[in-house]
Amino acid sequence: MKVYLNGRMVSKKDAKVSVFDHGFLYGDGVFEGIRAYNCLVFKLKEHIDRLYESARSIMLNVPLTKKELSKAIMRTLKINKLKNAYIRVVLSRGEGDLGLDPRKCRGNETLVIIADKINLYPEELYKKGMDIITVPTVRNIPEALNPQIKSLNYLNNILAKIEAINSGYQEALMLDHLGYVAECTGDNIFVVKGKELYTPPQCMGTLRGITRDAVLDIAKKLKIPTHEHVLTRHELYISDECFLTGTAAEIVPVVRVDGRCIGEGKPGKVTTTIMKEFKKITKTAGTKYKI
Ligand code: PXG
Repeated sequence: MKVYLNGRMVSKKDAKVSVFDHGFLYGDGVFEGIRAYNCLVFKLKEHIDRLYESARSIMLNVPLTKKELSKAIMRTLKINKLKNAYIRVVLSRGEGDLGLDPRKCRGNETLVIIADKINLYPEELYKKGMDIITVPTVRNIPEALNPQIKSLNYLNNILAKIEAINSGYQEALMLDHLGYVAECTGDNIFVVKGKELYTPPQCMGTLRGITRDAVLDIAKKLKIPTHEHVLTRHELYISDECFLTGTAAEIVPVVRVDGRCIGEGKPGKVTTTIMKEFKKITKTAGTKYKI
């Protein structure tokens, strides 16, 4: 495997960064997770735009133009001969000293692109559906660290994941600081009620997921009414269907929330229709590359 590291393609064993890198010392940086299907990078522009927005928000310079970054991603995919891949773009403040002061890192940004294969969950789970649980850790409040920033500091989500795992669950439902449904640790959440689709608005402590937006587009195409609306746990419990969306996990049906059976306890009709359409779109739409 070859990894892109600051303009060079290096072998996995040589893909190393300094222990003085502020991404390592402080989680000072941003990232994106992107997928390629069948030599097509899905929503590449949207991911690059979001990386730039995350970087702008934390006043971090992206050392490449958007076009150059896009080329670097393609180069990483090609050199690794990957038709299908999960791509991780990581941009950190770079090497500084032991203090917080980001000025010490100026001009040292570290840019890494890793392309690899992933299958987050077993195939079985997509057929049976997932069982999730609300955890005590609430999502970061936007006034402190806005969830729109895909920062390298994922402790908030990791704590929630640990709590879910310790309770015997694979995924955690995170509420916002007001107690409304926010999202899961690396996925947005949707419910279906009376054949209409509901998802929390992006201002309520949720990341504006690119898969979330793709699902909203699919729903509109299929003439399924959509609502970006605050949701309580009660509304999840009484929903007909529920599912999660994210680049890594794609679309995962949820069949139990906090011990409550959702709908008939199996992936619902609307969910499976959207899953099928999503599969179709990822196979045919995207930025093409040759290996
Ligand atoms: N919410 C959060 C908090 C995320 O980190 C999503 C929603 C989904 O967004 P996209 O744009 O991917 O539809 C994410 C992004 C993993 C993993 O290994 C997942 C993400 C980030 C880092 C790791 O599952 N998902």
